[in-house]
Amino acid sequence: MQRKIAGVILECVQGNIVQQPDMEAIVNAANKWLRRGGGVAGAIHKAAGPGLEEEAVPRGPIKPGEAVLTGGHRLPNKYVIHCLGPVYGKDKPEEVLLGNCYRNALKLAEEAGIKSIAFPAISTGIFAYPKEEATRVALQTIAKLAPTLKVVKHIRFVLFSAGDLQVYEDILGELA
Ligand code: AR6
Repeated sequence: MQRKIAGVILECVQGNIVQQPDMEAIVNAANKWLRRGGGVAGAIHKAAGPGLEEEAVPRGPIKPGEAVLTGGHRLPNKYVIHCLGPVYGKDKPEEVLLGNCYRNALKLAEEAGIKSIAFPAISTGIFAYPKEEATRVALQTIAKLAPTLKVVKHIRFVLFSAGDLQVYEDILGELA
């Protein structure tokens, strides 16, 4: 499913974040040390090779809501933007910190001249953010920013399961 908001394509697909070769940047749901980890981070570091950790770790630790840009190493993408999402129930206020991940990732993308970027559902795995709430924060934050974007023209949300894709499609359809 796709929607265009203020000239920016917002797209939701089911898939794997490391298999988005047409995107200039992919976003990592990172840990604060920017180390390999599990989930999205494990998949990205595995596909990118050890050079990603070598580049990223000296840039950490980062705080919830912050983002760091590195190269893509062996990934088909030129860049990886590492975001630390909030741990639900611990890092508060969760919706502000999660919104900051999307805001800061897009800020870095704009500064680096990145036209296309793929996001996973940050914080909704190991960090236990309820899926529907996290989806509203992600989509509302991005829809609000869309009119301000000068470089980024294609934003893709890559959801691991059919159920997660359905949540994104429902909420994307509701956006004013
Ligand atoms: N592609 C797309 N989505 C995925 C993939 C994938 N390859 N793998 C998992 N997901 P998580 P978090 C979904 O746990 O909650 C790591 O260990 C998954 O189903 O990766 O921000 C880090 O090192 C879920 O919906 O990220 C941190 O310590 C979503 O992506 C911690 O986990 C995010 O799941 C970060 O936790």
